[in-house]
Amino acid sequence: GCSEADYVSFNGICYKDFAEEKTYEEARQTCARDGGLLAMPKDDAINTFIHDLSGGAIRWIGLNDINNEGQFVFEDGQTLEEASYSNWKRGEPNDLGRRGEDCAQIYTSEHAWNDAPCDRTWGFICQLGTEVGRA
Ligand code: 2F8
Ligand code: CA
Repeated sequence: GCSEADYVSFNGICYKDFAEEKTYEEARQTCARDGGLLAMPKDDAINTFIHDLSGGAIRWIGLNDINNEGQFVFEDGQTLEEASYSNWKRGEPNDLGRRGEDCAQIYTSEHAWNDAPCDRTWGFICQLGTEVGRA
């Protein structure tokens, strides 16, 4: 089982849905307090699991291009190329608006991802542990 309360296991990693709305950084800190990271969907099975866990609501995931515009990296430092997986919604990421959009969220439709402003608040998903060979 999972070491922290309310986390549920999927393929050896524990995930928890947080409906409480926070900025990306606040969400990241909440996951860190549990000893984890914002969830990193690196294949379709995990992506679908996370989507279902939130009941299909928008949630921050552990993926951003804060450090290098256009180069999205997971919270464990792995790039999308290294993970050999991405699931952007059509037309995303678009870095929309004056302030741009550097933080990724899983969207309601198609389980697909959108980049959004990091200082906007949404729910989020944390994970404890990383998959062997995928960290
Ligand atoms: O049309 C896609 C576009 O929709 C919104 O902007 C109007 C999203 N913004 C927020 O969620 C804040 C964009 O990220 C998204 O690309
Ligand atoms: Ca966007």
